[in-house]
Amino acid sequence: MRRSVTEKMYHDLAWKLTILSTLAVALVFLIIVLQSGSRKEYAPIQKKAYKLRNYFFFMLVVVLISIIVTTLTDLPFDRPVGYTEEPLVIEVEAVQFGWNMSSREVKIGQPVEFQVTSADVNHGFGIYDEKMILHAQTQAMPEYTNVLYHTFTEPGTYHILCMEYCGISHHYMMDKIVVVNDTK
Ligand SMILES: [Cu+2]
Repeated sequence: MRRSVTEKMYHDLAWKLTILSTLAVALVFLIIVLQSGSRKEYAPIQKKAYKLRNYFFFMLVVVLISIIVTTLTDLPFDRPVGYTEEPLVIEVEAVQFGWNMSSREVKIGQPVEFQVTSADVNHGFGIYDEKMILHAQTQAMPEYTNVLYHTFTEPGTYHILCMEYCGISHHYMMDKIVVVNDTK
């Protein structure tokens, strides 16, 4: 629940930002259209624009370098931030057309490390809740293991679906994970 509320918040924010930026672009076009009738000296405008451009470029460099420096210090990612607890390892092997999984039951709040691979072709490992909202996914590739970290915050039966067309019975590649309340 908490997760989907946060997701909805980001979704709404992205939607509002898109509308605002579209309006901003439209406004710039409108201003240009309205001013296009009047004639002005070219050189002073050019000088002003070049100055502005230098300023923006400098700001961009400063912002990008600070982002790169602050985010690079977290690399290489071992486990997600806040994953202090030893995760429960679930081995997942995709095979035409089904899933081999070392466990199908998880407790709420238990950090899980899915080690996902494939016995034949490329598949997609997708975890959906009962409303078919996607919670986590990674690719299942032959001769390679992708690690997917996920912590379930809501109880229920989660669906495992193949997310990559892998052959004639791709749509039969379904499995389940049950998330239970920790009764301890
Ligand atoms: Cu498939």
